[in-house]
Amino acid sequence: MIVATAGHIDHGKTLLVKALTGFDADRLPEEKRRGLTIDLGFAYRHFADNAVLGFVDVPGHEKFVRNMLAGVGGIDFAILIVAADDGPMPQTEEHLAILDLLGVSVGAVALTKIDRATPERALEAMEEIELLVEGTTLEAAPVFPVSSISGEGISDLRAYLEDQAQAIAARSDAGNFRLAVDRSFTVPGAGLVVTGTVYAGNVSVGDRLTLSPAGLPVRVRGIHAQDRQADVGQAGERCALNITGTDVDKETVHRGDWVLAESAHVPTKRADALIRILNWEPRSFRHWTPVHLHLAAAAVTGRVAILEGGSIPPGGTGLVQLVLDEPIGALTGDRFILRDQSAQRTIGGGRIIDPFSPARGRARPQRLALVKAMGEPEPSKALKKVLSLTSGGLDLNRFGQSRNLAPSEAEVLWESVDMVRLGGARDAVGIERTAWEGLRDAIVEAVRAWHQARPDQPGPEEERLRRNLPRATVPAVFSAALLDLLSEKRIARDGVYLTLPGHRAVFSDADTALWEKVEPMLSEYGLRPPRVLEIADEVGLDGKATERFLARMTRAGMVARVADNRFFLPETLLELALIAEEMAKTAPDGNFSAGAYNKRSGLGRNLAIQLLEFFDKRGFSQRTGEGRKLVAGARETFG
Ligand SMILES: Nc1nc2c(ncn2[C@@H]2O[C@H](COP(=O)(O)OP(=O)(O)OP(=O)(O)O)[C@@H](O)[C@H]2O)c(=O)[nH]1
Ligand SMILES: [Mg+2]
Repeated sequence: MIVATAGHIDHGKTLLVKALTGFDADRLPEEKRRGLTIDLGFAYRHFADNAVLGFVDVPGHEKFVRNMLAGVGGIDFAILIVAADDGPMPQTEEHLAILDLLGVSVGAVALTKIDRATPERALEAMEEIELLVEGTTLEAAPVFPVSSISGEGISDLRAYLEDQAQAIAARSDAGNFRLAVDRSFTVPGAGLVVTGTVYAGNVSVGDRLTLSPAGLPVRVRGIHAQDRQADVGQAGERCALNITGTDVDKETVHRGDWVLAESAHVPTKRADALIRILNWEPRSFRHWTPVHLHLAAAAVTGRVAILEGGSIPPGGTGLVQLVLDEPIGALTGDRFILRDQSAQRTIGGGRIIDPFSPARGRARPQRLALVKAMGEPEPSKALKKVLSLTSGGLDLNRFGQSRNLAPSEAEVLWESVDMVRLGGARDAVGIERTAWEGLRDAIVEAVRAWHQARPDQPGPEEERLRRNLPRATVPAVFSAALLDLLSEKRIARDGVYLTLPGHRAVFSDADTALWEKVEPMLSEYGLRPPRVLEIADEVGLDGKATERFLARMTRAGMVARVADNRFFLPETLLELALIAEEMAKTAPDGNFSAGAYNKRSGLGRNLAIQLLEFFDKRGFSQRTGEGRKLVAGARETFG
């Protein structure tokens, strides 16, 4: 269990930790000299049955709230410390508000310095504390009157902490490993060491991890968990990791970084969140307010975009998008604190909903509905809601990643809902079963509508069809639906076109008549078809009208446009492709030049080059240093 202190300056936090553990958490010379805590201090208390309490001692000075914030993320238990003579003071209130916003719901109040207060004064202070904690997560926390000087009450508090360490079952080590770095230093002989609170998962010696947000790979050479050498460290422990990595040293690792499993490395500068504004704020929290954001041990500046209603009143909550100046590692469910632009006042705080927030359309109604669905804390409920809003398919990897699910945990979650899963491990997509059926029907319907609107054409190409669907559909989902429909013969393929089975393009009488004249002409010319103007002359139309006609025939798949002024019959293309195939067979390394192809085909230099470029576009050939080689079969491409 990790215990953090909280409370006003000089109220006896550090001395209480010393009374409880025997260790002075003030380690900096300046702290010793001034008798005040500046940065986080750490101490441990080992019990007989291997239980360990890890203490994070925080500074009370209002100037060092930033350091305090780096220490209270990810803790299990808080001791709110109030001096009996003073009673609650400004940072008592601020620290309490922070613990409340972070959702720290297990704790105790230590009424310190009772040796310095009359019984009446101590009672009064207790009453003031009771009022203060009312309505916060620490409302039910017991109060322990203590003196760290005389030792009065200390053993009671220590016994209570020990009980709590047993009662609060060891935190689950579900999820991928995440450690929030609060210190880094080098140890002679060992090298770089980072310390911090483990938020999720576990770590073993030898593990390969990522330093985030920098994205540098590191390897774990040694572990201290709760101040003892260990093979494994896990969520709910403070750990020191001895790490190595190219480009990773004391200068590259900072407080606020994460050392985590690669799959949890998703730095973001934009995240959706639900925030609460503190009651004591003098006015409503406005859109685009500049803030300091504190998440785990990290602190960054940024702005807050309000997604609904324009502002949030004191004591109110609202959905926002956090727009940060630097990337941080934030995942769904992570708690954070907001302080004002000059870092003097805590304004509020909240919980991350989506670390993959889009830059555009953040407040559009559909997006807002999605954010609300994702805001559901219970993963399976959230997944159901989100699926019902993404009928075009949901990126499952992102969903799992944003909630830090280990692969096996994700698998259990996917199984808990009625969805169809598509794609591979890297592009897994989920879609509600009813939406899947609906999508397949919509595809068939879209092809039918296409035929109706363009009876003279074969059908849409794949990408065209996808974009023509009534709802946005992820390509992977669309392809899977199409494959299904093709295998069920509800849809057929005609070259690159998709059609209803048995569909035939029908032309207008005029086009049919014209085609009867043009087709023989195209085939009579052999491998080198006539120019558009020559055809126009022959059929007695002007050039533009002839070109428009040939364009219609191109869409119908009757001809292919190889050059601006030349259209080829499919059988001519096949013949020309077979020539290329023949040449490639005998050429060294299969490479042949445009010049050689020109000679063999007799197309003429320009047309030969245009044709080869057309072959490239169709995926039949490819340019190489020496000329061209074939990448597909002639019959397979043009047959
Ligand atoms: N008489 C008496 N003095 C105490 C007690 N606890 C702390 N003090 C004294 O109060 C002063 C401040 O104690 P610290 O423990 O340093 O206070 P702190 O809350 O850690 O202060 P910051 O870290 O600066 O916020 C020291 O001089 C302590 O000796 C107590 O129970 N009784
Ligand atoms: Mg102190």
